[in-house]
Amino acid sequence: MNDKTKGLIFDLDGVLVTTEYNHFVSWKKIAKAIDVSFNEHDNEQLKGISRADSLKKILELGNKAISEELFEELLAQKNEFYLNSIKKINRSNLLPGVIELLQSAAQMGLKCAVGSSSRNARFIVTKLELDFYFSTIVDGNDVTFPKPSPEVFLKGAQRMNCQPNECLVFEDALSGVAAARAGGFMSIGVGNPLLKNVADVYIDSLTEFRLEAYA
Ligand code: B16
Ligand code: MG
Repeated sequence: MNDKTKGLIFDLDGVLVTTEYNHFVSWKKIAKAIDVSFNEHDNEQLKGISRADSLKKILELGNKAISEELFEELLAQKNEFYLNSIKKINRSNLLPGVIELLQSAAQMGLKCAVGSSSRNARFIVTKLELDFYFSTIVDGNDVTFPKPSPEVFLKGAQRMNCQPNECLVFEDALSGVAAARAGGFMSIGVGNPLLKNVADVYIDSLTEFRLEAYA
């Protein structure tokens, strides 16, 4: 059971913004290039994990071994595909209820953080004009151990001066919910039915979330 909530930690891709699909499409192109079959079901294993770990999973799926040089090349190529696909990203790509929840948190005096595995998280938050709402952003550049390690969320809580049991973590990925649990955080699974019996609380969309019940 959570203490009175003082901080909210949001995953980025798939919780704040629709970019999880862009990651999937970019990885699909990479998988095709190395002749590995890869579908949305396989992609569930990639959600929330780092870029390098994602490529390792795809290689595992295809039972492939590649050179270090090609590995690095494919990581760079995937990021190029991804960045090209989000060139025009803007507030219309936010998931429903994001702005309303961030505004309610600010009005109630709660701090908000981003806790994302993406190395592009800061750039995306700025493109979405959301910087104002977050007291800190912890992203893939800030951690030694990516999700499902809790490091990204523990750093977020620490930077907000909160204990894990004073924070809620909003996640769309199995790896993210596992990270929240490992860090002693209450997890709110969002928009991914696979999280229904895994996260502490499940909602289809942030529009359903009633912050008053936790603060
Ligand atoms: P990048 P999140 C994660 O972000 C995504 O879920 C995952 O699909 C992606 O591979 C990972 O970031 C790394 O992203 O290639 O941009 O560094 O869901 O933790 O916000
Ligand atoms: Mg996510």
